Amino acid sequence: MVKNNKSKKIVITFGTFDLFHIGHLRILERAAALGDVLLVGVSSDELNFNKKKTYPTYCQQDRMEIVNAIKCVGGVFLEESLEKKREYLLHHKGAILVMGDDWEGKFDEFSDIVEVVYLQRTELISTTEAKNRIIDQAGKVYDPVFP
Ligand code: C2G
Repeated sequence: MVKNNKSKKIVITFGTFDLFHIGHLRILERAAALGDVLLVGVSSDELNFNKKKTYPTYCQQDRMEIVNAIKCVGGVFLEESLEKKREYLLHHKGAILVMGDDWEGKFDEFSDIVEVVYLQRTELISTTEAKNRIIDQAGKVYDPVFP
């Protein structure tokens, strides 16, 4: 799914991107603006299960398809292990690694091969928050005037 990127400045970022929301869109757009092509490593279902003991709501194929359809995204690949970041960065010839600032400092070890940039997260939104809101709203009649 990764397109031809010869002699382009490649930006790489990683994430689960489950229940795709505005925070995801904003970080992808800001990451893309740092280079010519943005490649996204979408974390696998198994990686998520090993980390959180639960699977994402949407499966990896669907999450990859959604992220790949975003206008600023040049291509996606599957992130199968958190330990393989160096391998992915080298394989895809990344020049910049972008992560949200919830990962601040965690990927500085790769600054020998890429520029490491942490971007501020969008406040007040997360997949967990969205899930909780859905649970909270379940069964309630939506009234836009008196929410
Ligand atoms: N993000 C953001 N603002 C939010 C929520 C998320 O900027 N309100 C960013 C995160 O900082 C991350 C990206 O969106 O850079 C994807 O977020 P998640 O899907 O939560 O990804 P995560 O599970 O943190 O990634 O190697 C990392 C792994 O793939 C896990």
